[in-house]
Amino acid sequence: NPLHSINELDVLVVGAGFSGIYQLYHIRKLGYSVKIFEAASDLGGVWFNNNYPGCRVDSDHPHYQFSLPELWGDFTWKERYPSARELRDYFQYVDRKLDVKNDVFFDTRVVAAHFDEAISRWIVTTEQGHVVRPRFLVLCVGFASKSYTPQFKGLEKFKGIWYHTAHWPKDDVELTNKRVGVIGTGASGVQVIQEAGPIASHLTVFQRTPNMALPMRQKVLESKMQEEQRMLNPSIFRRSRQTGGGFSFERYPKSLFSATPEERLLYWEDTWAQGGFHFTASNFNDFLMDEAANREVYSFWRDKVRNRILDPKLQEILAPTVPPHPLGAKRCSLEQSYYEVFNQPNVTLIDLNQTDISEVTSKGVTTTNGIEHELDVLVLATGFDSLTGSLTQIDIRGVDGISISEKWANGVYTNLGMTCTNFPNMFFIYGVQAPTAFANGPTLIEIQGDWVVRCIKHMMENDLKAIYATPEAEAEWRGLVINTGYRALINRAKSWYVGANIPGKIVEPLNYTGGVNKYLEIIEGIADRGYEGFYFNGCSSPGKG
Ligand code: NA7
Repeated sequence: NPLHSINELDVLVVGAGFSGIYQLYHIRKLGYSVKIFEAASDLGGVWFNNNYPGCRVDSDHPHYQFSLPELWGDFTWKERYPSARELRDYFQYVDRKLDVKNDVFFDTRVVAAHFDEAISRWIVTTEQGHVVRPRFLVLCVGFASKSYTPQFKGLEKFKGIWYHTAHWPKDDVELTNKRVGVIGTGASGVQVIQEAGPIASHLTVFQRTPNMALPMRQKVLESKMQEEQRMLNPSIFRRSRQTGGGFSFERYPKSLFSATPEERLLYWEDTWAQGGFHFTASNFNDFLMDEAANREVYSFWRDKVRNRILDPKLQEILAPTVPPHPLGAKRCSLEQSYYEVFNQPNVTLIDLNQTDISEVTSKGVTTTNGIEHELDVLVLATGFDSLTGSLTQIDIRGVDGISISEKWANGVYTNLGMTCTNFPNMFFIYGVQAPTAFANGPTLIEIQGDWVVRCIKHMMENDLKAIYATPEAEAEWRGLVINTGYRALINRAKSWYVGANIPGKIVEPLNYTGGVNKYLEIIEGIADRGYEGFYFNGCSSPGKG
């Protein structure tokens, strides 16, 4: 019985995406027993689950991969911004190289984890009936694993096909020559719209807030180019840990108004031409702090985008004269042909600020102006209960029996965005109160992953049974997350960055915004000083492991 042998694991990892595989690799290397429980039926995390048309990553190759030496030498990427399909191939390659799957239980969804203080172990149960008792629980469940479907009146009456983007079926849904409706213009919506526009008989887009999308500048990667690129990988990986965004490029080291208008324009044209997040991540260092500076950046963006849209009415809906929020306060998507799609005669854009959705009918979607938009397929690109939902959807209970969702009922408290007071020996990666929303995923995942592995090793080697975050350290970290003004303008939009996309969710900063580099410096310093802000069981003084 394979389960019997894992009953007393050292480490249980939940989730087999980038974070989970990184943990498995390192914990296994240290010689401790470790398994992964994964709810899906294969590796990849979000890249396995998100299967909607056009799904691809917004971080460019070579940033978006493991930096592990075994893994970047001979994988040939096809595109500068790989598709979800290509990322799924990459995870199969990772498995061939590292033999991951042998340590993963697939189709195994963790529903509860309760800490038993008497034995300093987690009692973890799954929907499939497993019960295991690991010493350490590492939650690698990502920040977008709980989808959000608004309660549209009448949705159950719709006779066509409807899916939330995160639940798109693996055998796909035909959009060619279909009347397609898309609600939502976030990262997922933009990608579906680009894909559906050219093939649908009619596409109706329901937009509440315009996406300030940036040109992706997708490229097919030739293999010769990649040979040269590979030589640079080690320095790119190293550099990515030294920047605010976890990429190898950094903010322009100047405030916007200290540059002349000519200098600004030249610089923006350059980063615009480079494509992707170069425009935002390399922008003037105060553009997310100073409203007037942000407005200048917005004007540049607006004029560029308006040039691509033929109808002045559509220009105003997609790239309004006055921005609905500061640029970057909601996540800018990357696009390839998004704005041109709206020039097509088969595409209708509905501005929900002028006429809202009143209900879904058997035939389609009705808006408050009385028009029924008939549809064969309705796509809900309406996002996620991001950052906290991935954890609060599991019944996780610490030493006092209080669940994580009860603990966070009046605001999120964590220490370092990886641990929680009263939840000893539990770590989470790429989640709330870390630089998650503003970081290139793999960079942050490896930085946090290294910290967790180091902590587990320290405890195993020193025979320390449990690590507890102090309430004082937790309160201090929350204060830092809430008060860091590095990107103050992000609090000015109703986005998932602050929990404002979910009705009833507390609105507060949910990310550490001081930058990936600063975050790394803080967490490493804490480990170097003997885990300041934590105490280990059997030791009375905090931070003396
Ligand atoms: P997002 O970015 O949260 O986008 C959700 C979209 O759905 C957004 O445009 C919302 O408009 C819209 N929305 C949500 N509820 C409604 C209702 N009730 N009516 C109309 N429109 C609605 O989710 P994504 O899946 O695109 O991306 C999530 C992240 O995952 C992404 O940033 C990447 O980092 C990966 P709103 O803006 O709230 O007005």
